[in-house]
Amino acid sequence: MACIFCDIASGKLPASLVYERDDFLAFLDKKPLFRGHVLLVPRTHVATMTDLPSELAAKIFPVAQAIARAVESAMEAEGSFVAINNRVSQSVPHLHMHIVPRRKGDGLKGFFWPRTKYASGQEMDDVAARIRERI
Ligand code: DGP
Repeated sequence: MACIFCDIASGKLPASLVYERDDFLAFLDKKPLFRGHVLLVPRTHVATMTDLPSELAAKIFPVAQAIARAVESAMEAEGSFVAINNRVSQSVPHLHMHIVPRRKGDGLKGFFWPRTKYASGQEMDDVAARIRERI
């Protein structure tokens, strides 16, 4: 099955690489939220975060930390935004972590959806229990 990010990982498609090791690579997003927006992907094709084998799941966070530090420093940012879309709002079905440099007042808050509320403390407890039972 054709996959853009597998093609970038194999060198078939070009990308502005910022990191390349055995298990992961990272490159500039071609439609960045801001300059310096990086995508970190596993070389192996998995669609979403929950599909990532636990061995790779344990390895990805230190890589993300290193890239976030580098992005913040290189782009002289005040912070960063790190996110993964899983199926919903996911336009490329190969797991990718967005690492985006942030500055106060940069306007990214428009990216977030309005927040909702729990009707009661009881409803909040019920939701927490439903999730807890499945972990
Ligand atoms: P998402 O919406 O979370 O699936 O983000 C996918 C991102 O991938 C989106 O910000 C644009 C980026 N993208 C899509 N195709 C390419 C490509 O061919 N090269 C690069 N560098 N980025 C791509």
